[in-house]
Amino acid sequence: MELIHEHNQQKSTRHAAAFDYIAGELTQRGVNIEALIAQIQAFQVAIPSWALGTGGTRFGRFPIGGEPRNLEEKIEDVGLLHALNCSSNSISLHIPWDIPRDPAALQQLLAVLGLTIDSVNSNTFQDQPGQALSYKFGSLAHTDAATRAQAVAHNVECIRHGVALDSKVLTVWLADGSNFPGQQHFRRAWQRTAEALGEIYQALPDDWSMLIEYKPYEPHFYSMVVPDWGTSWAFCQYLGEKAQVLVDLGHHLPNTNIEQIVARLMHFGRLGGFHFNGSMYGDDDLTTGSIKPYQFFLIFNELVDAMQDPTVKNPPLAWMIDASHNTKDPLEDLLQSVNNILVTYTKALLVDRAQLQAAQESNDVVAAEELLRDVFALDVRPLVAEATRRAGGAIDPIGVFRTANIRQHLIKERGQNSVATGL
Ligand code: PSV
Ligand code: MN
Repeated sequence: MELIHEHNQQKSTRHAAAFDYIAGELTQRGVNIEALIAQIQAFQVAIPSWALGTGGTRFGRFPIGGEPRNLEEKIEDVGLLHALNCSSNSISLHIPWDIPRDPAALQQLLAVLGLTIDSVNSNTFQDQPGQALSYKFGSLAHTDAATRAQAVAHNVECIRHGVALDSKVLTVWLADGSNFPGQQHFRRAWQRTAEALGEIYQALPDDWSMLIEYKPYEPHFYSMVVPDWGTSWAFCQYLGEKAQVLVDLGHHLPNTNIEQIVARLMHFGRLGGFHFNGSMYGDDDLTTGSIKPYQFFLIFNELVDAMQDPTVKNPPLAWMIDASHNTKDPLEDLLQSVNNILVTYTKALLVDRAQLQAAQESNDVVAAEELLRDVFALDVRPLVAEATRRAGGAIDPIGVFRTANIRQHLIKERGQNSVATGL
């Protein structure tokens, strides 16, 4: 805390000038700066427990040391991020990577750090030690009823862990699919999955939601049982109101119009969650906003448009980063991602909805596009920094992380060879 304060003092003159400039510009356009800052401060993004260590590829993994060795240390890392940016106040758990052994003690730790548990995520994409049956040929879609039952029981166990920690969301991402034509009967695979999801749904408490995440390929390359939002949606329709679609930015084929997908889903009240990341080719899990910032803005523009429209009956979204860090320090990368998310969210908030609608209704293509381009070009970083500063965080979170040598401290405490669970 002291460090953040000192750091902010050092940055204060330059920051104040940058903030005054953009605040002045926007005030002239009629923007209420105080209300905007409050909206930025209210936006919180969950951090996945599996993104706190270095990720890897099948070609190798290059740990950087000081990685969290257990769930408590993962929670501490998220606490650290939240202290710096005041915008990541929850952690998502992947079971069985993060089985909460002592929920009461974890609750205490979470409370001290100002955190909560976001979603619990089941894992039927890897075989787990001690379990009888293999998921090599699928889990909820498996041809074998006993394997499906094992996968259902695992999901129910995830709910049980989540209840103990006050989570309200179960996220189901299935690796089920096939690699070769003829391997899987598509309709039967859908039906088996629907029925298995139905059993999990029965175990869902009333105030919970089940998010169904889609992905077009990987680990299977011929077909996935849940490849797209239409299939996720069909499962949700089959299950009921508590089931919603989860959109992961990286789970689309190149050039997919993701902004239109989120608009559609929100129009029908079926978008329940969102995984942030960045990608060039597929599920690259890169830093959010690092590759296609304009598309990211267009997606946020649709999300905000629907969130601000009182006629849209969509539940509040579960926002989470879902990234992997093969080259960067995971904590620095997460700070960059959260910052990119806040900056882009802020821009989406600044879109003049009435003017955009007028341009759209009169088919003034250029005016509509220019309106978006103009907002996208604004440098709103000082607004985000000011929102964070006023909330008690750092004007430059990565700057503090570096000057305080946080990674070196973590290495000293946890060792050079500590490796966190995750992909
Ligand atoms: C799958 O690629 C995914 O996006 C799902 O959200 C998983 O739960 C997560 O990655 C972690 O592997
Ligand atoms: Mn995901």
